[in-house]
Amino acid sequence: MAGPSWFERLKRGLARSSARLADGIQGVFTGKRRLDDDALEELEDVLIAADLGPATAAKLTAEIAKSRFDKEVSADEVRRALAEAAADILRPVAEPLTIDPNKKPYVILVAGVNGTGKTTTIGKLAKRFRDEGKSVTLCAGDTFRAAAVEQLRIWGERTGAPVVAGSTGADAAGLVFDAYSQATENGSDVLLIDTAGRLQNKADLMAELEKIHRVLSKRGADLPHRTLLVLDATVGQNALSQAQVFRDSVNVNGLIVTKLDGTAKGGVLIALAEKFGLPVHAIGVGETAEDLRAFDPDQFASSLMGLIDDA
Ligand SMILES: Nc1nc2c(ncn2[C@@H]2O[C@H](COP(=O)(O)OP(=O)(O)O)[C@@H](O)[C@H]2O)c(=O)[nH]1
Ligand SMILES: [Mg+2]
Repeated sequence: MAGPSWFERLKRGLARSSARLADGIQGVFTGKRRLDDDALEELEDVLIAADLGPATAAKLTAEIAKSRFDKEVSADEVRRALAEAAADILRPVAEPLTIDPNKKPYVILVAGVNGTGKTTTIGKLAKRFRDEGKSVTLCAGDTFRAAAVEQLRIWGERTGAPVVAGSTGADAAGLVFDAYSQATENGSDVLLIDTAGRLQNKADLMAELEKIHRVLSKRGADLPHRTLLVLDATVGQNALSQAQVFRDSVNVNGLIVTKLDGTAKGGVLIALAEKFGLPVHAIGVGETAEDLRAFDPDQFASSLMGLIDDA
């Protein structure tokens, strides 16, 4: 395939995050330095500044200290050790999004606050499933904004996936009901459901999502098969509270983290993994269909720590 490799794109995407970390670590360990309490404290501050959060920063520094306390270390060695410790946290949550062919249509509900990348992610997923030869139906469950429906229609045309949409302001749960019926009738392998995400009115949004859940669960006890929460990495630590709110209201069982290309806050993914342990199915490092990829914990950790050799 032409163009840079995926690992190259990932590294480029994470450049702002890794620059912050690498520069910070370089600043703490210029030349060689003894890994004493002061050095560990400074390292912890660098990790917190890179959005790993206090708990994860403490855990990672403790891990580094285990075998190296009071020893002379270099910035490079610390980065490598951190990448390894971060990958240990990330590995258990890295889980590809697989479609159970015995469940047809396989229903994926996509939730998240406004602007996190839900509609774009649905488009990217539709492309992926279509490339795999699966048939896909899209449901424009964000009935609040006409532009959102139009945006989904464009992805539908691009990927050859029918889009079930209603009029602006239509009842989202009713629309989802219709979409499920249509996807069943047309024999779709996958039904992807977009939803509205209004940060300002959490109670309303959650009530609507819960209603969608209820409507679906009446059609089958295991519906929806997946409830994915889309989180925007550029909000940093705020992603943790979003995950908390959504997990408490609807049964979120997977995460997709977007916009890792436009931020120095990519470290938040490690904090999310550590705090919630929810599967991370994919990450977004750009706006095109190719920019959504399965989450590879080792590549991510190496890229984040600015390690240049291919992992
Ligand atoms: N740079 C970048 N932009 C993204 C990514 N994912 C989505 N976007 C952009 O973020 C904006 C909001 O996305 P949208 O899908 O409309 O968000 P929604 O409100 O959650 O549906 C759009 O301009 C997208 O192109 C990503 O991974 N990287
Ligand atoms: Mg949208």
